[in-house]
Amino acid sequence: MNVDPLALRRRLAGDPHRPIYHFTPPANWMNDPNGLIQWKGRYHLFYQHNPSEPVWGKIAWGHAVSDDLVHWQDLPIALWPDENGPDRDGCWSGYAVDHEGTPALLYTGLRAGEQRPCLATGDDELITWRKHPGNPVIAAPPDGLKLLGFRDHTLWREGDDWLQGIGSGIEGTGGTVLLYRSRDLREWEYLGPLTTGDGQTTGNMWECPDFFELDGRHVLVISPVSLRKAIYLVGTYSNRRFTPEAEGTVDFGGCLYAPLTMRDEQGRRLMWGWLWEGRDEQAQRAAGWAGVMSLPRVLQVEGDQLRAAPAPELEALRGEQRSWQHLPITDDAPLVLDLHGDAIELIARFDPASAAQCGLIVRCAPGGEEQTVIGYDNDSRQVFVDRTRSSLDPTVERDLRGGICQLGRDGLLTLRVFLDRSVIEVFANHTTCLASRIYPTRHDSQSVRLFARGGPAHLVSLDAWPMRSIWPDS
Ligand code: DQQ
Repeated sequence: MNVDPLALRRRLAGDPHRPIYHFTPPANWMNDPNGLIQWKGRYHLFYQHNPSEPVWGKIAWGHAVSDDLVHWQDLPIALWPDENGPDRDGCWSGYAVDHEGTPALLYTGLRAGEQRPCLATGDDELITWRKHPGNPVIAAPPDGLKLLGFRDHTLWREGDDWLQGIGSGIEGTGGTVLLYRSRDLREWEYLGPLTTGDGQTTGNMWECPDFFELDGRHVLVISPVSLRKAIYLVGTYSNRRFTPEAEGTVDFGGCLYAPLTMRDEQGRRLMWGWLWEGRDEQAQRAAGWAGVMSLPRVLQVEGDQLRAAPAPELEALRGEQRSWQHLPITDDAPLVLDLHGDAIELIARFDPASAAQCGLIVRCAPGGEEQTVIGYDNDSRQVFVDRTRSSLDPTVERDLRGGICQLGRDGLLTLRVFLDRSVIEVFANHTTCLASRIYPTRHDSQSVRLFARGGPAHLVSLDAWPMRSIWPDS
C-alpha cells in the first residue's frame, strides 16, 4: 500500500465521530489488537485490518509503534494473506514474542475455512516479516475432539519450552484452550486442554485467549463468541493445567472485545481491547473507517478480581485543568456546568448521599435532546452508561449497560471518564470499566451536567481537561 497513512488520517480528521486520542486505523477496518510487544523500548501494536474497506473482510495485520504509549506512528502492513499460503483468506489474530533475540509472530492462517497456526519472524525493526516456509506449524487440530474452532494464540516461556494456547470449543462441552509445547516455535507437541469451560457462563467457543501470571495469580482472558464480551478467569496453574477459581467481566460497556495484553519493560501488564462500532454497515461505509482501540489499561489482580486503570502516560495529553468543588446536586434538577467538549477527561467524585442515582450527563444538547448518562444506581450498586438518548439517529445502537461497583471505604464514587468523540471509557472506583460508543448528531451536544434522582447528592470534586490529539498536525 503506497498511500501515506497520515494523509488518510487527515482526510478523516473532520469526522465528528472519529476519536482523536484513541488509536484508530488510518482508514477502513480494524478489529482485534494483535502481537503486542515492547521491542528495543518501543511499543508495537499490531491489529486485524482490512485496508481495502471499512468492513471486515480479507484480514491483514496493521502495525503502529509508539515511544510513549500515547502517540502512535503508522508502519507498513506487517502481514498480508498469501495467495498460495495457508493464510490465503486472512491473517487472523495472534501473539508476538522475543525468541532468542528474534521477533516472532504466531497467528492464525485462514484458508478455505481451515484455521491453522502460522509463524513469521521479523527484522530488528519489526517492519519486514518472513513467513516460515513450513507453515502451518500445526497441520491439524488434535484428533478425537469435535472442535468449534482452532484459532488465536497465547504464548509463554517455561524454562526451555514455549507453551502455546489456542482458542477453541469442544462441541457439547464448552470453550477451551488447547495447550501445545515447542522448543523452537516450529515443532509443536499437543499436551491437552489448558482448561475447559462448562458451556454455561463462559460460552462454547473461546476466541483470543491470553494467559499470564500477575500479582501471584494466574489469569486467563477469553472472548467467548456467544457472549459478545470478554471475561477473565483467575485461578491456579500447576502441571500445565489451569484451574479457574473466579470469573469476571473485563468491561461492562458492551463494546469491548478480543482484548490482548503484554508485559512491558517496567513489568506492567498492559491491555488493549477492540471497541467495535455501534452503527450499521452503511454508516461505516459512509464514514470510511471502523473500529477503535481502547486506551492502554494497566492490569492488577486484587483478591480474585482483575482490575484495570488507564495508563498514567495518558496524562501527557491533558490540556489546561479546570476544577469544581463541593456542589450540591438537587433531586431531578441537573446542574449545568460551564463545561463543554467531545474530547475531554473528567474525574468526578460524588457522595451519593441519599440519592437513588447520581452522576454525569455528557454530550448533552442545550435542551437535552441528546444526552448520555454515566451514573451510579444505589439499589443495584451498579455503575451504568445509558445511551438510550445519546443520538437522534434512529439507526445507531441505544441501550443501558451497567456493572457492579464497590463504593470507596469513604462511601464515595469516583468516575474517571474519557470522552473522545464517539468513544466513552469509564473507570469507576478502580473496580469497574465500561467502554461505549455514541454517535450524537448535533454539533451542540457537548455540555457536561451533574444529576441526582430520587434524592439529593453531592459533588465532592470535579477535575476536567481538554485532551490533545495523538496524531501530528491532524
Ligand atoms: N477476530 C479474528 C479471529 C478472532 C476474532 C478474525 C475475534 O482470529 O477469533 O478477524 O474478534
